[in-house]
Amino acid sequence: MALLSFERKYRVRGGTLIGGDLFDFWVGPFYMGIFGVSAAFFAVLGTALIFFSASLQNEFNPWLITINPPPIEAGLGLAPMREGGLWQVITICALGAFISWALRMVEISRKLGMGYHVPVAFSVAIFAYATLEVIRPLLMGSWGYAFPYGIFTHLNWVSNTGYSYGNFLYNPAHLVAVSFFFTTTLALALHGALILSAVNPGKGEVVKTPEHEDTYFRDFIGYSVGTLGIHRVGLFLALSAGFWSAICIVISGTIWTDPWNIWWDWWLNMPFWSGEELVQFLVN
Ligand code: 07D
Ligand code: 07D
Ligand code: U10
Repeated sequence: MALLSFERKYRVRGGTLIGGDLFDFWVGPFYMGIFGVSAAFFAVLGTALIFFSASLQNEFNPWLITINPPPIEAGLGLAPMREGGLWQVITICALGAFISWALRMVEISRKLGMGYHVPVAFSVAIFAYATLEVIRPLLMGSWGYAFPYGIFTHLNWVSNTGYSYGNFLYNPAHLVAVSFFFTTTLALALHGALILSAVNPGKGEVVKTPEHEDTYFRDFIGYSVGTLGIHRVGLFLALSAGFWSAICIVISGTIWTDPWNIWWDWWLNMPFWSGEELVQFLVN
């Protein structure tokens, strides 16, 4: 069925989570829904507040605009607008927009009778964001530990936060997350390349089938995960990358406050070789 006639067929009312028929319609290609309205509301308000905050600071260079959280000394209370209060309202808008966006995905899944894999996937990104901006600051007792809304200043935050734990690359959850990110790109590159090689075999050649795709990897590495399986693998890898990222930052400053390289001392301290002489030998 052509896409345009398919759209006419499935674009019917129903499947909404709340509100019945309210906003149950499309604007051009976009499904609206109650959560489309709330997403637009929070996105427009949050963006306007970013511009308002920029104008208060007289800073209009997009690279340098920054909306900072309250200072660490201010703890977890509500802050005055110019001293982090705007950051607090913008954070509420961001969470409102992201959660609305995920719920709008849920409604679209329901209308189409599909699984909820896409909203579940986006929820992991929201979880990572909420970990940085809400969960970790709450656990550490101050909004001042959250990252600021600025293109360069958020990079400064990553660098400063990283160096406050020595070499952040020694954080065991960070290295798991990084490896998942790398593996995700490897898997997507292999998958994209395999599909294109099957459907673009060269001028005059017949397009190849999924059996060819399976056989390619059986010949190459002795095993094929299958044409559906690779999508499960891809989703698992990508969501694991986001999940372990959230873990790596939430443990920094809460359950672990030393430089991360010290964490690895558990290895040297293991009972069977932690005798003084062997430790001296390993350290020197
Ligand atoms: C390609 C989909 C499109 C999305 C885009 C982003 C805005 C921000 C806001 C001026 C893949 C749109 C950008 C709406 C404008 C203001 C106030 C997604 C695609 C194109 N970062 N980060 C970037 C965000 C964090 C880090 C770029 C957001 C954490 C590093 C862009 C968040 C940490 C580097 C950006 C967020 C961190 C970047 C490109 C939220 C750890 C870079 C992003 C809401 C995760 C890179 C100058 C991209 C860069 C970069 C946006 C959070 C680290 C500005 C919205 C605190 C090390 N980040 N970031 O392509 O060039 O994403 O920075 O959590 O090197 Mg960041
Ligand atoms: C948070 C984004 C959520 C986005 C949402 C959507 C809009 C709409 C609209 C386009 C999580 C936003 C949408 C705004 C836009 C339109 C229309 C994603 C989020 C909800 N690190 N490090 C990570 C590497 C170092 C440090 C994660 C590598 C240094 C700190 C990842 C290296 C030091 C933190 C990662 C490296 C350091 C991290 C980021 C290499 C600094 C974090 C990915 C090769 C000196 C952060 C949860 C992520 C984290 C994080 C990778 C180096 C510090 C695993 C590859 C040594 C402090 N680093 N890092 O989390 O875990 O995405 O955040 O050197 O906080 Mg690191
Ligand atoms: C995949 C796939 C697959 C495919 C695919 C894809 C994964 C099997 C079959 C998809 C992949 C791609 C297309 C590849 C490229 C994608 C990426 C690299 C990912 C990154 C994507 C982007 C950077 C694009 C991001 C663009 C977005 C999010 C669209 C922006 C849209 C808006 C701002 C409108 C949002 C709509 C809303 C909120 C709901 C409806 C609202 C309206 C229509 C607006 C009207 C609103 C009102 C009246 C309310 C009041 C608000 C007002 C007045 C102001 C509105 C302001 C707003 C900010 C909305 O696996 O194969 O192929 O294709």
